[in-house]
Amino acid sequence: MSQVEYDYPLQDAAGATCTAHAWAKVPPALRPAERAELKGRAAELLRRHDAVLVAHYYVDGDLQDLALETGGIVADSLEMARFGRDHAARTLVVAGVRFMGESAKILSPDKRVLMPDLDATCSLDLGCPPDEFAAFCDAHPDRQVVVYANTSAAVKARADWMVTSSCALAIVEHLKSQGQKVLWAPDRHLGRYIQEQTGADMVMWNGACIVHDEFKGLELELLRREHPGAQVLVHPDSPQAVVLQADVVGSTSQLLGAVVKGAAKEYIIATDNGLLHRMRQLAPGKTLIEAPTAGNSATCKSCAHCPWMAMNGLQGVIECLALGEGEIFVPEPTRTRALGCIDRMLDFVRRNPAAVQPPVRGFVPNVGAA
Ligand code: CIZ
Repeated sequence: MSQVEYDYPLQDAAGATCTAHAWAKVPPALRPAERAELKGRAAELLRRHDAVLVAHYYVDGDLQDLALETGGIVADSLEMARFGRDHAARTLVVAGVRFMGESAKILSPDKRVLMPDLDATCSLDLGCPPDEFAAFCDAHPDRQVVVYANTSAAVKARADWMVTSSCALAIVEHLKSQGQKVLWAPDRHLGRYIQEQTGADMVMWNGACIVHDEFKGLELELLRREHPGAQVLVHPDSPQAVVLQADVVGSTSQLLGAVVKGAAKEYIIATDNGLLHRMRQLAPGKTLIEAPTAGNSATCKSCAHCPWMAMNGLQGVIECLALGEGEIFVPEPTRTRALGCIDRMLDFVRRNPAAVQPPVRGFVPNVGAA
């Protein structure tokens, strides 16, 4: 049975999903000479502070390149967490959004975890307040609580399992095979997709990612007619009308793999357009087309790019290292409680490697432009 049981009233303007503040903080575009100078300074500070840069696919291309050129990583949240935990550096600089910094700190409490801008958050995290989530869980004591990585440490502390989009399907499938019922939070689109694929008994929180929620089914249909040979790649945080048109539905790593390995020349991509930087580097010569986020004359809040991810810039990396600003702390006992659900996922993935497609590797710096 699929049902949405909790309807969180998403606010606008000055409310929970307001993006105006985030867009206002996005660093200005840099001229080539400034970029080179800032990259050099950031690389030197990383070396001097025994730090490694752990960047998400959705952040600015300069940060992605800097991470790879200095021995860090560009990855999804699952791989970022594993990489940060296993790396020898004493300081992790996490370029992404707040829940990614928190996951790094939860897994590596003895390391210093810095972020270029602590205001970089996520609409899914904002739309799932810990107290209301705890009340939702209390109302369903018979269910395994499965939360998406895109949640606060306090929400994870209340969960049995954390999942990312690259392993969510396999973990819910596993729970179903054990006869378990699931309480899912917070992304309603990903929850619906998993429920459809697995047939699991799920009650759901009603959250959404502002980037993926804006992709439009009708406009995608029209775009596909203009590009009949194009493969359509869709992230499962997108609405059903978009997912139904996909040739491939997958996490960031899985969509990247689909472009790199795919035989088609053209790809229509429904996810944050930050991922296109890495796709261009690893699949040069292929044509990448952004899926439409809104109809004619309409406006979009995100325009296929997360404003909180966009707050990460080279200057922020320099400032957090030079000034020791932007440090992430996760208090006890929240950290230990949240660790339980993250460790359970990591252990599942270690025992079931086939459940997760590994990220594509083999970066050649400065191939292709963002
Ligand atoms: O888990 C992640 O990194 C996110 C936010 C998306 C994805 O599909 O990988």
